[in-house]
Amino acid sequence: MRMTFRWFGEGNDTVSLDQIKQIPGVEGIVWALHDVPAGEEWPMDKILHIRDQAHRAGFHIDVVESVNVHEDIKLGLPSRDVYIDNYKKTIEKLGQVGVKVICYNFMPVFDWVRTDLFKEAADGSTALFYEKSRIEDVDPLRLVDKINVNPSLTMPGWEPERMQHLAGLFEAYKEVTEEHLWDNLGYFLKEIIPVAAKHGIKMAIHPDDPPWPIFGLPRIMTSQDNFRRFLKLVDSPYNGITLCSGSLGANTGNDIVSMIHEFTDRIPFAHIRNVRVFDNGDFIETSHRTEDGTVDIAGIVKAYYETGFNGYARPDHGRHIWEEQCRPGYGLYDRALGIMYLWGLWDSLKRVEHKQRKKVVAK
Ligand code: DNO
Repeated sequence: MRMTFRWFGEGNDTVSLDQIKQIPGVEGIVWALHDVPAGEEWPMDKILHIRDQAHRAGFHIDVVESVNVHEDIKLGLPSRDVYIDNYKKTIEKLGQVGVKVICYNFMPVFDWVRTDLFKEAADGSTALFYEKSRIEDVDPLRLVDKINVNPSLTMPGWEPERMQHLAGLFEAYKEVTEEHLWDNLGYFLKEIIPVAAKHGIKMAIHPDDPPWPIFGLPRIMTSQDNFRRFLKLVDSPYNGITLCSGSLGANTGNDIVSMIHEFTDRIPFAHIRNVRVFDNGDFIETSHRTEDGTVDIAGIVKAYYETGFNGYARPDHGRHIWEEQCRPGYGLYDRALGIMYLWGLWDSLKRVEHKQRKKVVAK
């Protein structure tokens, strides 16, 4: 397990590279050009700027999250070819600077969706919260105003350019079914995977968060069956998954341990976090600790250990604790605690294995 930490870039993150450096065992930052709109080719000078910053701080830049997919690609419009071309050029450039994994998603219109970014828990910490009934009743075109977004920070999934065109996008998606989305995803993959393979880059699709259709928009990266289907669309080691335990774990029917075992050689990137799912379908993000949520984090880490996982991992969203003012879900403290929990589990599994080996040798 190669530990990384998401960093949104200077001026766009409350956490500094120097702070990340002090978290044990973090070898790389997970980065992106958050100011480049989806569909545009990434400029090399900006890529090099981040690379140099990261290298100076002693981090690698092997993992990019995300190169966002333009809506015309998801919609399957004729204009998609231009955007796919730009996507390929971005892959090529990222290959030139040594990137190994590109995370992306294929969620129509919205990336991750929550109803409350700072829901207070009994201990005074706050966390991202999803209230199912509020989403079901809501007019998505009005939701944007309700969400407490700090306009000086670009939230992934809530980029200004995405929000400006909301009404038009909903209109465009009216006729798009899940099957259309599968076709459009297949078309995209057949175009980009050969380019990624040529540059030694593993593409890693992120599950839909939450893993069910919202606002009448289709969502397909939601379950083990669908990931199986996804991997067959292009059966290549360069067509992989960002296995996000928190996104998938919002549906308690998803068996993430089983997914790790089944898709083991197709998971270049793991997002590890916990959520607590309530009986009515609401969920809140919790600390990474297994007992604090409904996702079996200890079982998940064990599954990665047993399958010899040597891909990249990162702690995912954390709570906001110790009065930290930070991007929703992306503070320093709780994610650092999360890393230490993950290392604790990992190191004890290693210790047990060594002891068992010694016993076998002694016999
Ligand atoms: C949320 C993240 C997602 C993720 C994208 C990947 O915090 O996990 O925004 O980066 O869905 O494309």
